[in-house]
Amino acid sequence: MQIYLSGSFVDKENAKVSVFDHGFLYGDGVFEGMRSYNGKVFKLREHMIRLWNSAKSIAIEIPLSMEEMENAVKATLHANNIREGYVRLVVTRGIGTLGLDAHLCRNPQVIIIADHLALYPKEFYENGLEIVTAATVRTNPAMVSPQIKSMNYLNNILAKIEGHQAGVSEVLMLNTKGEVAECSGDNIFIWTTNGAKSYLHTPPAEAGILEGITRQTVLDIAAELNIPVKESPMTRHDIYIAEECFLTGSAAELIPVVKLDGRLIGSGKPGEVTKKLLKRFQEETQK
Ligand code: PXG
Repeated sequence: MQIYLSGSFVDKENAKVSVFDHGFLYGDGVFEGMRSYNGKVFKLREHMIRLWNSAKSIAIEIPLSMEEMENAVKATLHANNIREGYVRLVVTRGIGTLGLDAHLCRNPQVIIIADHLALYPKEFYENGLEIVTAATVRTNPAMVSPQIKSMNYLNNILAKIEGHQAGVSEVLMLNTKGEVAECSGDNIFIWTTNGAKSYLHTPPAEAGILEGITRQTVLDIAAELNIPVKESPMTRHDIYIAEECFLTGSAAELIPVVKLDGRLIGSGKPGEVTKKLLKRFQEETQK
């Protein structure tokens, strides 16, 4: 396996960073996770824009142009002969001293790993996932914005550990107001009926979420299919009484959820709207 490490390709065994890199010492850096279908990275430009926004927010200047970075991503896939896979791109603050001084780190490091993807088992897509609510609250945007895809994922990891202990593979996270935010590594949608109206519902950016690129793709598909959408605060109650629920993420794509906190959602089987959106999403990735 060939890893892109700040301008050159090195073998996996030699792909190492310094213990003085602030990415390692402090989780000081940003990343992206994206997928390649048929040798083409899905929504590459959107991932680059989010990476640049994350870096800007934490005052890291990425040492490449966006075009150069896109070419480096493509070259990494090519060097590893991967057409269907996953790309993990990391930009760290770079080597510094012991101490928080970011300005002493002069050279941000760029790391690109292309690999095959370990998916959720097929049965989860067919039968749907069970999730539980984590006690770990999603980071308040007044502290660090969840819109920054930073190397500091402890908040999400702690929630995911709770899920593992409860025997489920994903967990729901609430914000400090007690509203639904997102899952540890996926955004959440429901399909619900209120009176005579049925619509897709997902928490808004203001709920304190990572604005997923898959989430945006689903919103675009819904608009195109004339499926009504509400982006507004959501509670767990809304999910308990929904007809359908699914999660979105670059790795998971669209995955149905059939149980939350022991309550069956809808019929307890992946729903028709979820299936329709998944089918359309898959077409989109094959373009
Ligand atoms: N929320 C969080 C907190 C995430 O980390 C998403 C939502 C979905 O965003 P996208 O843009 O993928 O639709 C994410 C995605 C990894 C990895 O280890 C990263 C994520 C998901 C799965 C794996 O590279 N982040």
